[in-house]
Amino acid sequence: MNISFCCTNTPPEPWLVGLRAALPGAQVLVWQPGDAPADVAVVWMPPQAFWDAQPRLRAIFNIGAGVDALMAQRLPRGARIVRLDDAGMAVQMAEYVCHAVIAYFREWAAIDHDIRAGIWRAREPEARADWPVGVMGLGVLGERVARALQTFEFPVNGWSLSPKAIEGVRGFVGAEALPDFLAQTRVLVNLLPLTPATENILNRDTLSRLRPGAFVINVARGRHLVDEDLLALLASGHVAGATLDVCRTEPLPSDHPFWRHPQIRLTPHTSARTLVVDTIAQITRKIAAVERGEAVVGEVNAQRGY
Ligand code: OXD
Repeated sequence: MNISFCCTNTPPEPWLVGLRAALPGAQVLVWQPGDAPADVAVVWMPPQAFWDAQPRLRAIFNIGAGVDALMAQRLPRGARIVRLDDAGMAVQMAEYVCHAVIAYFREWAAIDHDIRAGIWRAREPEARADWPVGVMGLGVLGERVARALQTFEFPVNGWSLSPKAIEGVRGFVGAEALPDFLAQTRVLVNLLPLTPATENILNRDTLSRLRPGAFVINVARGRHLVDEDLLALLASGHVAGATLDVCRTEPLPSDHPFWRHPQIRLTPHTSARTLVVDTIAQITRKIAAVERGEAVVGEVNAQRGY
C-alpha cells in the first residue's frame, strides 16, 4: 500500500516515523509533484494539485476535526473520506471551553483588574441557574464539552441539526428550534461543522436573541461568525465578551479590531491540537477497517458536508 502524506503547516518527520512504524508493510512518503498515485492519503489542507494527481485513492484521512477545507476542493471520486474523531482532541476542547465558561462565571477578568489596581474585593457568587450554556453542534467534540460542563453543574442545552440525545442535556433540533435555544443561552459555545447552511450563523439576528450580557465562545470556524455583528453587539452591551479560537482569516490580519478589543479573548486556533501518536493509532485502525470494507467512525458524508 502506498500512503501519501500531504499536510500544510505540519512538520512531516514525526508523522513519517510514526506511520512507518505502525504500518511496516506500507510505503509512506511526503507527496512531491510527479510521485506515483497513492492508495491512501493523509492530509491537512493539501493543494488541489495533490488531488489532481490521485486517480486511485481508496481513502483520505484528514488529520483535523473539520473537513470544510477539503469539501471545497475537487476530490477524487470513490475515495472514502475520514475525519479525526476525538484522538485526544475532545478532552482538550472540553478543558478549553470549561476554562472559558468558568472564567466568565467567576469574573476572573474583573478580579485581575481589581488586583492590579490594589483592590481586595470578593465578588458575590452568581446562581448557576442564571448561566445556562448552549452548545451548538453535538458531534464528538460537542458532546464531550456538554458532558464536561455538566460536571460543574451548569445547565447545559444543545442545538444540533439532527436529534442527539445526551443525558442531562436539553436538546433543540433544527432551524425552527434555534430562536428558542438562543433565548435560553447565557454562554454560547459554537462547535458546528462549517457548511453552506452554518456559514455566518453567528450574526446580529442570532446573537441578539441570546440573554442580555451573554458570552460567545467560538471554537469551530471563523466563518461561522459575522465579525462586525459581534463588534456591534459588544458595543451595545448585549454581548459582554467573546472567546475566539478561530478567525475568518488565520493568522488574524494585524489591523483587525479583534486583536486589541478589551472584551475579546483570542487564541491562535489552539483549543484542540492534533496529537501525532493518538492520530496515527486511529488512522492505522481505520485503514485496516477500510481495507476490510467495514464502516468507520468519522466517515464524512460528502452530501452533508461533514
Ligand atoms: C480543525 C482542527 O479541524 O484543528 O480545526 O482539527
